[in-house]
Amino acid sequence: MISRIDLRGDALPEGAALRDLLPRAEFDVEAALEKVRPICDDVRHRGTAALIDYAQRFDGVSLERVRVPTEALSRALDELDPAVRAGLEEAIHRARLVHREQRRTDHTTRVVPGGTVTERWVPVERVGLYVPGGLAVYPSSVVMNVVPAQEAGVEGIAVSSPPQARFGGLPHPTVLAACALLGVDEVYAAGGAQAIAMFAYGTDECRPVDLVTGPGNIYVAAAKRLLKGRIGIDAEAGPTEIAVLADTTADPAHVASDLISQAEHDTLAAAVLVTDSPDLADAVETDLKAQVEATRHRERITTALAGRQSAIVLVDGLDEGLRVVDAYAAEHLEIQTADASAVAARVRNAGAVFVGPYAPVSLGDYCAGSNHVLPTGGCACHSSGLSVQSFLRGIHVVDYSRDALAEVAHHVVTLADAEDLPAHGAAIKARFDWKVPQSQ
Ligand code: HSO
Ligand code: ZN
Repeated sequence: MISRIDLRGDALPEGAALRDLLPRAEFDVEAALEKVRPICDDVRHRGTAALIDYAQRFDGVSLERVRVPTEALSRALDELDPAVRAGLEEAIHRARLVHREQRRTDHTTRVVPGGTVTERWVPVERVGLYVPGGLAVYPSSVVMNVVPAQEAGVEGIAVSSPPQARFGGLPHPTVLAACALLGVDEVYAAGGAQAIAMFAYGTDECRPVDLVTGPGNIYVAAAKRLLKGRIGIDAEAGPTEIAVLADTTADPAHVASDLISQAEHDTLAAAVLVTDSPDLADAVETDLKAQVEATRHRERITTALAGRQSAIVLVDGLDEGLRVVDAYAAEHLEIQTADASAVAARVRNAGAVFVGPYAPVSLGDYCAGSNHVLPTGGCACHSSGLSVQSFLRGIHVVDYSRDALAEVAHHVVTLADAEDLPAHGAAIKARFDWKVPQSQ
């Protein structure tokens, strides 16, 4: 059901060598690039007509237009199950609490008298937020994309999600309702690479955006990689991952249910348990078998757990466990050990860390207040999850008086000469009758 990797005994290798011992899904975005390139070109040249053709081909729906009418959004909200509405409202409320505090204020540094640099935080003008279809429905991802964009002050927010044959070619009604709840009225029924191309190039219905965020399948990731530069992107999202660092104090049934919860997303989803307790490993494996049998998406979960991306990793102790989870750099990392907060404080690489027995990843998926759009595939060692910061740019505003420039002019001229760029120096000298002011 789930493989074992025994790293006990010998000293653990360093860095990349340790990472190579750990399981990871094959997610070859490079290979998908060639498939998505013609699709993106086609959307660039034929716009809406191309999107309508792809909706027919990939989603089996006949669309007349790609933009979702506002009546469909308000209808979806009217028809939303009240309990789901209450859940989404709570998720939005908690996400707002956390993301509002991420807002940065402008800061001015007085470098010298008369010389200042201000860092001004300016929101991106227009963003495209992608909400995947796939095996599940993701209104929670609408929340996780829209809330930070709104809290950053982004004015133009467009959402795209695949059209669904069973809903007359509209995205899933719960996704539409979530958009309506958040006050987003620009929504498109486009999925996959073609949706990203629509955002990047624009069509007669959709103005081009500056930044695209949100998870998606391998074609979405490939289109983001292809179009990066023309548009900004967040970290490329691959299949979801959970790592659990646990010791004998962990409850095996809880560990098993948390591993299963993320394996439920996809056959390529990764579930990794790192433990120094062979007894816990055995108990979790027994619990996995029992719980998987009773769960609805049994087949997909079994495939994910049996895949090469999932494993139980045995280590000598918690220090080694920490080295392993740092090398793995999981999208989600649970710490289920004694003194979990102290152990969590030592983690360096993870998209998000979940501390102790009452902070399962599912809480973070919906209602912790944290963001669930997180770096996967080891990218957590260099990237962060989605936040207000993802939607802001820091602009340096440089303001120097004549005296302040005069004081440093000779250094600028010397450095420009050292780089063999004398015209740079000349731009300084021109302001002082072509003489380099002498430093005081
Ligand atoms: N665990 C997923 C997010 C999600 N889970 C949405 C349920 N719905 C990636 O962080
Ligand atoms: Zn999830």
